[in-house]
Amino acid sequence: MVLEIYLDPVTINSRKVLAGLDLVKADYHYNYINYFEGGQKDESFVKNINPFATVPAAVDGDLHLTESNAILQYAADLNDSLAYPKDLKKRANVNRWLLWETSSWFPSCYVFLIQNVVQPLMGGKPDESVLSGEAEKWNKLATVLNDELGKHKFIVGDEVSIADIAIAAPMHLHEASKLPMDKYTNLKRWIAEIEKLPEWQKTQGAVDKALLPNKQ
Ligand SMILES: N[C@@H](CCC(=O)N[C@@H](CS)C(=O)NCC(=O)O)C(=O)O
Repeated sequence: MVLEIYLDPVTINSRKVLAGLDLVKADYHYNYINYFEGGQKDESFVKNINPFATVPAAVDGDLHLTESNAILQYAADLNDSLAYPKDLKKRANVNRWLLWETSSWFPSCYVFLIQNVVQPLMGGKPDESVLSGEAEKWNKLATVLNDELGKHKFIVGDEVSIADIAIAAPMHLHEASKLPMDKYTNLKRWIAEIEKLPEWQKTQGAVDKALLPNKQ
């Protein structure tokens, strides 16, 4: 049975799933849910697919999955992918970066995305006090991430893993979001590597079109 996925690549967690599924070479059937038109709130989507009314979501027979990182873990195991290592210590390391991304990295990067991209798109202005309030926290997180990326090519070693895709996703519009990355040389080197991955590039067109129409 093929994995059914429901998402809009314009959202961070949807883009993560789309790129991650390709990385683990998953066979899936893509169901586009228009996030800006509120497709995730449609009665039939909420009733039959995801009662949380969010994207991304995945269905495999009687298994209904939400949480982008859980979808990636499941798809990686289903496809016996080395992007989710079997070695227990390596796997634990991937798991902790996935949890860190959801609990700390995503919320911090999201503040920059909302203020510097979404607000202007809606005709507003970034709130500088919100941005400067978040910057200290973001810098603390980025310092640890940058140090880790100084030890090897990718986050848990020299091979790309689903944790790399997860951590890159909240940074997907880092220029427009004005993430203060300048002094983090390892982080900049690494995000450039991720952006070269064909699985990542494949998702770029949809994102640009929806969020940065003037770039077209
Ligand atoms: N932690 C969840 C987050 C899912 C989530 O909140 N998705 C957002 C878009 S990124 C959503 O659909 N929000 C509902 C809405 O804005 O109506 C994941 O990683 O998948």
